[in-house]
Amino acid sequence: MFEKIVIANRGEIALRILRACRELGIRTVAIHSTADRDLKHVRLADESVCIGPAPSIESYLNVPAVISAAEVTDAQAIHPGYGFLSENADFAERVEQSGFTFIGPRPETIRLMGDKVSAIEAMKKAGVPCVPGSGGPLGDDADTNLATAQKIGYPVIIKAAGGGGGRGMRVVHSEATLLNAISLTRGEAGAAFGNDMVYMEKYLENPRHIEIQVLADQHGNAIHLGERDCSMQRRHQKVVEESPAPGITEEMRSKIGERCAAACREFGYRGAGTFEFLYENGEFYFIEMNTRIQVEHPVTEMVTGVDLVKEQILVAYGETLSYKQKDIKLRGHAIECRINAEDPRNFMPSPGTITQYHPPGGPGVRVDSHIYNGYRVPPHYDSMIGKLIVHGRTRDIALARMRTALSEFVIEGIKTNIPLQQDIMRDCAFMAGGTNIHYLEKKLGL
Ligand code: MV4
Repeated sequence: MFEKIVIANRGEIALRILRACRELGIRTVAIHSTADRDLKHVRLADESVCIGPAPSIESYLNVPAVISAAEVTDAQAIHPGYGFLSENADFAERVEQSGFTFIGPRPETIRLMGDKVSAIEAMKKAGVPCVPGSGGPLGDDADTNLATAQKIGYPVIIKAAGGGGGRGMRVVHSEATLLNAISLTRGEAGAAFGNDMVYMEKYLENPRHIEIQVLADQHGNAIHLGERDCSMQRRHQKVVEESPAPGITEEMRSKIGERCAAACREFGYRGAGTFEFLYENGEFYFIEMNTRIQVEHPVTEMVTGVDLVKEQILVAYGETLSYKQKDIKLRGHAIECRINAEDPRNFMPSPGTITQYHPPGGPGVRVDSHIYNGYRVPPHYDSMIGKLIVHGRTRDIALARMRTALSEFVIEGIKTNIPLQQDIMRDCAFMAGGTNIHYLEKKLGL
């Protein structure tokens, strides 16, 4: 096994990776910015290296600094976590060229999925159901584009090939505004991503966001670990995630899951990955693939019992997956509430010192967080300071556990979104299950 791994991230996920390394007997190197000297995982790591000043562009996104840290500590692999450099194909390539293992898919796979047009093309070939659309990039011919939209049927959505996660898209309701929308999206995409390629899809008006977790090794084995429903979101930031998704039957799950696992085998996927789908009227439509471990991975861990971060490390080393598809059984229900340092009314970030911290506990309660009494939440990074995950035999039991856990949770000195989460856990539509991606924004009056 690897002897030493660099954790190229911060916060709760850095701590999560450290814990996986500890269980595997792997020594850890924490790399951090000057603002992050007091992070919990920095104190727990075997070694730490300060790689730059607070702004992420000069530290966590600084490719030479991250690779140098692996060199000076004589580490063998780099775990990128989520965000930062985790889906940067050039970074993954430079890691491997420098003689280290990138804990994630091959750079070519990251590049294939990073371009949404090539990702959709690959998925269609592999038999993964996609949204009806242009089936490739849009050209500059007005009549062709009008005919494409006419064939798909309005409303349509124009998306940037280099976008994703809600960046670079525009909904078009009629042909009067189509051509203008294409050129606006193209212009923004060129400026934002250095790639002005755009494509068109049928716009689904009230879908849910359901994603499939996969794991693959370097020996041609790939499995799926069921789905997560991530529909409770605001401005493309997920707020609550759960597994399994309400209303999805075992037949639907294994049908779509097997398609995803087969696609992984077809393009030689390795590591953990997520297929993102829109789900409407009983049908799944692929939109994007994420080639990293995701924030919401714990709900899948709670219902499957699989340690996804450990599996990432094992398969990166070249081990065979620890599980076959028949070993994966979903048990009970898990819900995750993201805990953010923000004002629950206006969502403004609320950095500062935590003066009191009392996390909840009890059966089926998991807290993934790096915060502690006296910890200062820096203003430079994402406002997520932890995740509260509960598991129960049924969704109702999980919901009751989440309400209890939220009521026990004490975080003082900063504002948090715990009051919003308490409200959501008592919301009639959420309690019934299966709300769509627009529900929370409508509820909040946005
Ligand atoms: C869509 C869509 C409706 N129809 N594509 C937003 C993020 C990016 N991952 C894809 N997104 C969407 N693509 C079609 N054809 C609606 C969204 C969308 C969305 C998707 C998932 C989660 C939250 C969302 C919020 C607004 C819009």
